[in-house]
Amino acid sequence: MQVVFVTGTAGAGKSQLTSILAPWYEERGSTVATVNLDPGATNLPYDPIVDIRDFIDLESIMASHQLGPNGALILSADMIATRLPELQEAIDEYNPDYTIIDTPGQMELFAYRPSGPYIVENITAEGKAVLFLFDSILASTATHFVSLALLAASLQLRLQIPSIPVLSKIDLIGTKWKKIMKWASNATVLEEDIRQEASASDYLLATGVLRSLVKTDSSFELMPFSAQTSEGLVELSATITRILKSGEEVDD
Ligand SMILES: Nc1nc2c(ncn2[C@@H]2O[C@H](COP(=O)(O)OP(=O)(O)OP(=O)(O)O)[C@@H](O)[C@H]2O)c(=O)[nH]1
Ligand SMILES: [Mg+2]
Repeated sequence: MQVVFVTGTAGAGKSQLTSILAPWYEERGSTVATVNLDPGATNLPYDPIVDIRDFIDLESIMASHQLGPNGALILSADMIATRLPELQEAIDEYNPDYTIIDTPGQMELFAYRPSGPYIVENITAEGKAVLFLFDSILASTATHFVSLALLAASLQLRLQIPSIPVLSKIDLIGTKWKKIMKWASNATVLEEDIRQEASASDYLLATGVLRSLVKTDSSFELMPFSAQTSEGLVELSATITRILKSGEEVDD
């Protein structure tokens, strides 16, 4: 069984991507378990095989701990790890080739509290990878793009499994997404665009961050994707398969 975690900032398109990727694999003969790991999720665009909301009820946490919605979300995120045995059992019972795990809307609740890294490390699977969604709307300037790349690097430090950067919702920004792809593949173009749009101090900060990111990661291959048009789906699924396979080789 292979596990793919879908992460990204709030509203980046995690749930939509999950809803597109699962049937894509199924139509090609694989079995797929979708997992909703967001206790606060409402109106999911897919019907999860395993749902953390069956084990953690946000409303009753609010009532029993006298918490508001934010406090209850933090507590419920911290409780996710305690439910790993039930999650693992439900997934194993389904016995899928792929498990696609849709993570909580607020990524800091998943990545920067203990539960997320614990789940990522301790879930039993042959291969694991994490998708990090760069929301096209948020990546619209060169400086904002660098700040998202820094977030992706930060997530890598927290989760420590192979990660695949995805440029999501590309249908929403016309042809601008091609410029963002250029930023991802050509640091010189990116630096020049930062120079044109940023103040002197922000230029120094952004290019300093960029240079250290480029130094540490020479294979930054951003995958453009739209859940609306399915553009990029073929390439994305091929990359996921390749990364999962290379992870297996490393583990051997
Ligand atoms: N046009 C377009 N809209 C999208 C795409 N992906 C997601 N959306 C829309 O963007 C909004 C957020 O998408 P979700 O998939 O719920 O994003 P999410 O990251 O799961 O959001 P949270 O879990 O709430 O953080 C929804 O209104 C989606 O319909 C896309 O590729 N194209
Ligand atoms: Mg979601």
